[in-house]
Amino acid sequence: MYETILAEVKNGVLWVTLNRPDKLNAFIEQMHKEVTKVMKDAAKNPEVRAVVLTGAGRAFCSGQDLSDVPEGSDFGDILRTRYNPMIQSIANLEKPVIAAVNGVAAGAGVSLALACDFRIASEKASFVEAFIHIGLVPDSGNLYYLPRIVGHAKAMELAVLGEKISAEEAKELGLVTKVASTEVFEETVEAFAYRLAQMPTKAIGLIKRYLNQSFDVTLDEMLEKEAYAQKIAGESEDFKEGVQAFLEKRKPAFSGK
Ligand code: LHQ
Repeated sequence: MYETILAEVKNGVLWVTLNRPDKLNAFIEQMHKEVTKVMKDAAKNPEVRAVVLTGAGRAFCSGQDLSDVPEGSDFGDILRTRYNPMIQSIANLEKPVIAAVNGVAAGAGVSLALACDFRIASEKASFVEAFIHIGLVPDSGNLYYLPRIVGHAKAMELAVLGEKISAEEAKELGLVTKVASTEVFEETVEAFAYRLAQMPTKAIGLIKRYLNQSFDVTLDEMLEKEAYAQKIAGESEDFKEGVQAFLEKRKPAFSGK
């Protein structure tokens, strides 16, 4: 069904693999369309309770395919029609999305990883804000997420100098949750994704929705949003199950409902 990605649901986890390994999984229009579609479909599919996004071959994603940019292209239009809807489809998906950064992430490949809720890196992974090396500015949400994750000063340094940083450096910066050796990378990602897929999915979705708004609202506004979110969470089956399990001194079996 897809040409540029692989998609498979297993044990509540949707695995999405960017699949243009010869180009280090660089973006072409079809790939933007397919990633956007798979995320929108995941939002509607109750079987999906967590998403993993990774790359085939030795790279995570090298950003825009530079051999597929017709001369005279309006980059603003390319961003508005291809990249931005893709980033929004991840941000608006009220389920946890994990970037399994298996190798290099460059340019909009970094942006894609930043838009995910968690990043797990292989020890072979690296991150490079490659935009500046071709005279461009970080895009696809990069200037939104990067300072929120690493702070303003570090974001400036990474974006302007464009130096490649290793998985370990990324971990020190708080850019990644975990670094795993190549031997255990896949199983580490799988265990993490499966753990998330067993959790109260609605509550995770609400946490994601309101954390995404957190830096743009006042305390009073957030107090109200929290009250609204808690009303919804408090009416979920998972809340009932959580309390019941607590009282019965057993592990809860959350359904995501
Ligand atoms: C590639 C690419 C690639 C094509 C590796 N394209 N072939 C938005 C709006 C509109 C337009 C512009 O862009 C944007 C957003 C952006 O993403 S701008 C930033 C675009 N990305 C880059 O500038 C990164 C370019 N790539 C690199 O800097 C390096 O390839 C990295 C650091 C990713 C990996 O380096 P190496 O591990 O040394 O691999 P390599 O450079 O040897 O690449 C392997 C092959 O992949 C090679 O092809 P070849 O036929 O020689 O084996 C590369 O040409 C190809 N490739 N990235 N983005």
